[in-house]
Amino acid sequence: AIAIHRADYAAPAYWIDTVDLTFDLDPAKTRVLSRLRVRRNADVPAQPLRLDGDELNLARVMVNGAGTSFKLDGGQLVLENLPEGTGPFELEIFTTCAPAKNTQLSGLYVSQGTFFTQCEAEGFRRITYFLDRPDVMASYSVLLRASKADYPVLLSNGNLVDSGELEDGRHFAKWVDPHKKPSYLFALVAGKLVAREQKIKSRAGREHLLQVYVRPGDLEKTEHAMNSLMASIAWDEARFGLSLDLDRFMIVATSDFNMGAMENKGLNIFNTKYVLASQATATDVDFANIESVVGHEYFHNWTGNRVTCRDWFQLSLKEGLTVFRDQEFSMDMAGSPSARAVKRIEDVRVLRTVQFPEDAGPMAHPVRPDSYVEINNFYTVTIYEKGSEVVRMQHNLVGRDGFAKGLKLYFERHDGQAVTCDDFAQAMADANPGSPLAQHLEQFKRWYSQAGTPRVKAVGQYDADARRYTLTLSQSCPATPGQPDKLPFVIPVTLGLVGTDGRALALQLDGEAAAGAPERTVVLTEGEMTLTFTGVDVPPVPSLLRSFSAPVVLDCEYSDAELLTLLAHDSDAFNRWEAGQRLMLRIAINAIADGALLAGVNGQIGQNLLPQPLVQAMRDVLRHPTLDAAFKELVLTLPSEGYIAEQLDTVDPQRVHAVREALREQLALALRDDWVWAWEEHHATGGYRPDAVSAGRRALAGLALGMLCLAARSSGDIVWPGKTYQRFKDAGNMTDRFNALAALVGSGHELAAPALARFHALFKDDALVLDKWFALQAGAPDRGGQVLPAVRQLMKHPDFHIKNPNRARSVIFSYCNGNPGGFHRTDAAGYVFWADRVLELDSLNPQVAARLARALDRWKKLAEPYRTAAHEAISRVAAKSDLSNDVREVVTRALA
Ligand code: BAL
Ligand code: ZN
Repeated sequence: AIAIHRADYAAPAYWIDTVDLTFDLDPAKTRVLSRLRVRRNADVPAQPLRLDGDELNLARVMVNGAGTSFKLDGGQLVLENLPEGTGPFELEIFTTCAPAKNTQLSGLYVSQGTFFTQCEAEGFRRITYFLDRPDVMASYSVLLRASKADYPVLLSNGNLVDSGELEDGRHFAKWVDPHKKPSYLFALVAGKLVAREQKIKSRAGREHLLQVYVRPGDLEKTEHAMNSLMASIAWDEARFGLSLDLDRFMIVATSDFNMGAMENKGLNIFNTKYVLASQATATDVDFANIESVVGHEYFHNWTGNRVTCRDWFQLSLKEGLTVFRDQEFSMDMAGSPSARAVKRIEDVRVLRTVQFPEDAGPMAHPVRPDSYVEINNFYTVTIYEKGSEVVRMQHNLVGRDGFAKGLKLYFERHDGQAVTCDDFAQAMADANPGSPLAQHLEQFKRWYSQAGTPRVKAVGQYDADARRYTLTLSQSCPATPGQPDKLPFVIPVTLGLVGTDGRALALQLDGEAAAGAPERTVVLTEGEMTLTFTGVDVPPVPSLLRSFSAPVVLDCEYSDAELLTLLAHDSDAFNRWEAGQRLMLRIAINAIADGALLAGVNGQIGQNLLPQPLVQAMRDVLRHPTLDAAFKELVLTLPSEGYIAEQLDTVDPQRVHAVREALREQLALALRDDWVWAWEEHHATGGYRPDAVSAGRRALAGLALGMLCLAARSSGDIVWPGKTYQRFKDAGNMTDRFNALAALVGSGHELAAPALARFHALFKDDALVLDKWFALQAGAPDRGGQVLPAVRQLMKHPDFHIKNPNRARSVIFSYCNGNPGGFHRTDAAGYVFWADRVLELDSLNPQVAARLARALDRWKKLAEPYRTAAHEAISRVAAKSDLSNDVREVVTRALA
């Protein structure tokens, strides 16, 4: 496997201006005729034309209508005898491929009798030979021919310009895309599908046809996706003045898909998980995810499609920016400031539990990587979520209006081009001269080039006599693979001071004439900076990095009392939540370090870990008269096992699991009456709406039910498990039903088994609901090693299909990635299972296998015996000679 380096970027030797494709669709053997108008790029030295290809059968090549000589070299088609000069010539290539055998789900494949494509990043070369790189943008026309009975619907990008009958029961459709695009945005779909349709008129007065295509029978589950699409279109016009540039915008759902969804121009292809929803089958989280993913793909139409990436090292140019846009969209849709804060906490939780570990592990890479072996391995939380944080910091440094101006300038400069992350930041800075971003642009761009999570250390000192408070902020960043030393970042720190009496203090820095607002953003650019606040008449508690103003770890030695002050009084909802998390994290870490604690039978923790003031503080939040239910649910949820593990130098996953389970049970018992109150107050029996407020109430009621079942475990109570089972049976929506089921499974109650059986019987024909059923069992709390045998059993279930990525994820990933207590076994059986599945999946679908391979990224942090066993399992995978590039890159880095 060969690494590709960003520094080696060179413009293409040829341009392709038009692409005319004809498909004769057949699952066993699809014939593709590609007619290209090609011209040499006069700016680079003359050289042969090398077209990318993968698993194609080449039948014929013609140049300007005549046969020509060619070579095949490592998958590439090489043409040397091309017309002289830089004028255009016509190149025709006839190939065939075998969609039915395509289990990789990249290129052209068949899912449940329907043809789909997935071309990002390098799938187009599995359809035809091409300059398969994003800086080659062409105009496409596509002729599709297929059996009318088997494939009545024929779709591709752009506008339908012709259709009709052919001989032998075949028919055709011709599509022309009015916009130039790179090959990764090409798409076709052919099959038996039905569509929900909606005609809309944009603000600009243009009419559009919106369609959501699904399999017959799923149509009634498309209303939310359509509503989300209409909301996305309206939002992008209102917030950024960006309108839909197509007459027709289509979404098509498939149940076999490697990713969540794909932004092909005018023809988005979606995993069914992010399209289909009804109150009976989808949870509130599903509804919210659909809104966010529909938005994300739609927003790509501008950030990604109109302006695309010069090369794949710039992937975050479109992904980080589009995640930022979908996060803002979801926040604006949620409405109130507190609902925005809830969304922000949820996003940061993902960043810290998934991206921070990535940034500290063997796969750490900058937001704009310097090299890769397999680009599919770089569709990561770093590119997406950290990339979004880097855009968010720019947003914060230039302000909301400044950001809109910057985006406008970006499109004025680069519409129709393939550009770089530098081009984006430059436009933001140029549109906002004098802003901190413009002042520090070059240094700011280190966020794109340096990997690793920076740490900010804060040390405060209060001088009561002088009424002064001095705060020293310093930064550092750990080494990452290939980057031993880091230079200082530009770190916006939004802060306030909270008096120990709970007041928000007005901020006045030494030298300022008067006290100002109680919140401001300071920009840390040096290794260290000191701020001196004057007129501080009570001891203050610093509230730092409000709303998580930068993707860093904050080290600040708060006392418990200070954290309790922030938890009770901080005006910043994010930091209020953060204070509660820090308090619980501290208890967990101390308990994990306390060797005497696990002496009891079966590693159970007998001793009370929760101090009374914390219990009272949690009770105060839970019963608070004005806080949102969604926010309360977040505060009352303990940090995950993965997040706790990341705070430790050496991890014994079983200890982490035991301590967290003990904390959960103690929180359940200590607040038992309060949980009863929370359930009574928040559970609903009326109609269902997936809005943020009612979803928050259901989430809190669900947490309460889970806690009450857990409390029942040790108290012997039979009432709440019984009530929970009743709730499970009677629930009017999937959120309530699933929460009740999860409460029974999570507490290990004997009613879990009949509930699971009943759930399966009710939903045996609904693949997405069955995924939940599988995932719940594979992710269940491990009590004595029962989960792995259950997972092995689930893999033998007639409904388990390893070739279907959603199903593979629901069982294998839920266990290996989502269940540390069940996965990290002292007998190494979890790792043996993992290695077997990585190898099994690699021969079917390398992209999915490589994701699974990452489950042991952090093996070097593990305590013995886990560490040695994990090393053996990874080595066993690496020893296989015919691994895909995808898995090879992951395990090679892990072992380095
Ligand atoms: N471009 C791949 C799928 C997505 O990020 O939208
Ligand atoms: Zn995207």
